[in-house]
Amino acid sequence: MSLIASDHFRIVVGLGKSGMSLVRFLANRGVSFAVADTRENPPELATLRRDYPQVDVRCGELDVEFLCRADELYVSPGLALATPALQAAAARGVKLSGDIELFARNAKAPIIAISGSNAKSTVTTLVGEMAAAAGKRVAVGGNLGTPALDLLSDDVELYVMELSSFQLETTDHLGAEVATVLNISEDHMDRYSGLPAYHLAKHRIFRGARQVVFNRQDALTRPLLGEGMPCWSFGLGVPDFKGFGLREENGEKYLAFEFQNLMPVRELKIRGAHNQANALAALALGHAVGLPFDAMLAALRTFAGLEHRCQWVRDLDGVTWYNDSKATNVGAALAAIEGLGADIEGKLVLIAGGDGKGADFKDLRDPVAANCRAVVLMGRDRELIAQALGDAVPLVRVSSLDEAVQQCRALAHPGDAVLLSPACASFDMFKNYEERGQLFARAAEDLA
Ligand code: UMA
Ligand code: ADP
Repeated sequence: MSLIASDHFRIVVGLGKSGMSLVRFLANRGVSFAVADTRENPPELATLRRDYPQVDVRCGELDVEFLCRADELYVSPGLALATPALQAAAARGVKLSGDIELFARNAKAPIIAISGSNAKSTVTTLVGEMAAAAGKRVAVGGNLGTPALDLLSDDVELYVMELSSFQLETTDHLGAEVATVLNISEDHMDRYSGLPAYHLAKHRIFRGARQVVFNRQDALTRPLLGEGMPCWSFGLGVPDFKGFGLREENGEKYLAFEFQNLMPVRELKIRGAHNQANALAALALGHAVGLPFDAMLAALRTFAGLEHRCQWVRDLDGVTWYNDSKATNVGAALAAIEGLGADIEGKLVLIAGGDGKGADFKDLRDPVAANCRAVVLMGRDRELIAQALGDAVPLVRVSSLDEAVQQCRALAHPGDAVLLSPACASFDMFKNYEERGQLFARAAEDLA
């Protein structure tokens, strides 16, 4: 039985991946609905017309009168709830909801819910691999790629969900078995009035959670808890009760839980302090749902990381090239600059810039000064980054990624690393961060 009233009328707002998953979900359950999208030609329009020709679909500017025919709007994450037409409908009593709320109401297996400014995809994938290694029938998705509603199945024993702040804004009650916000730093400041509003959206993940995991090194990840709520933590320090952390013994550094050493850090395939934190977070989440340590550690020994996250591209004349195109905000770029900077003999030649989403780049200045030989700047907001960096290191402005790669070749010395870690979204110059990463890797591979 689907927990959705079938005598009401809904409108799916947005016809991308989430919108299309909502269409399939509602159509399969016989619910009446229509579709609207602000774009003239949304990505899934052809699929909708082919598979559901009877569905009323309105493209272009949102029509408030049309929206007000619905009892409930399922709003796609890419569309801000502050959009005037949505607010006008809400003011007239129409409920604003989203795909994750529907997913939560219909999921019959426990949910591991993962949010944070950075590391969501890495930790979500890792927990999924840990659960699979433990023999669980696990479904992994959400913001990671496969829309939540497409994962719903009676066969699933465990859901591992990456959730963005946009998805959480339309989720009233998630009811996760365990929920976490991995870290919080500025992102999407073009959608939020400031860090407090973004923090508030992220913390909706804890609504109805039965257990929580927080980051001991980031106070903003701690939820306000009811007494007796089971609460696990992770962090790079020595762990305490219910804590995951690092412990050094006889010159060997271990991933540890409370007083127990679990595995030497050197056995991890993923590199850098930020990835040790990610491994500890994944262990904490898996432990909370009862995954055995031997299966989780086996997954940690084989997980080589995701594409476009500090991914090795090539070595050329003593210089190593890394693709960290997924660093679409300042916090992510900082983790890569400090993590890789500490690992290499020489210095970093950094490529940064793109669509800054309203971010403040000043936190880049000191880590760049400490770790970089030069910074190559491109994209729409390159002058904002240049202003924030001041005279910390030499700056080179370019107008294409190919030119950036050529400049890096000339600037890097043997022992250095070239790092694409833009601290910005890619949409001003590329289709997405994947395309940016692929073009970078190709240009680097083409260097003679
Ligand atoms: N859009 C319009 N008009 C509309 C609806 C959307 O212009 O009426 C635009 C949005 O502004 C956005 C684009 O269309 O630029 C896509 O938005 P969408 O809501 O249709 O996106 P989906 O295709 O449904 O994909 C979404 C997530 N995208 C966003 O939140 C922007 C995907 O995360 C997610 O994988 C997918 O649902 C399945 O759950 C991507 C993402 O970029 C990876 N997420 C952001 C991030 O990680 O920083 C939050
Ligand atoms: P998300 O899904 O939250 O964007 P990803 O796992 O895709 O997270 O990683 C995105 C970026 O964040 C990568 O560029 C990576 O270098 C950086 N990153 C990875 N782990 C951490 C961490 N623990 N803290 C801060 N940044 C991180």
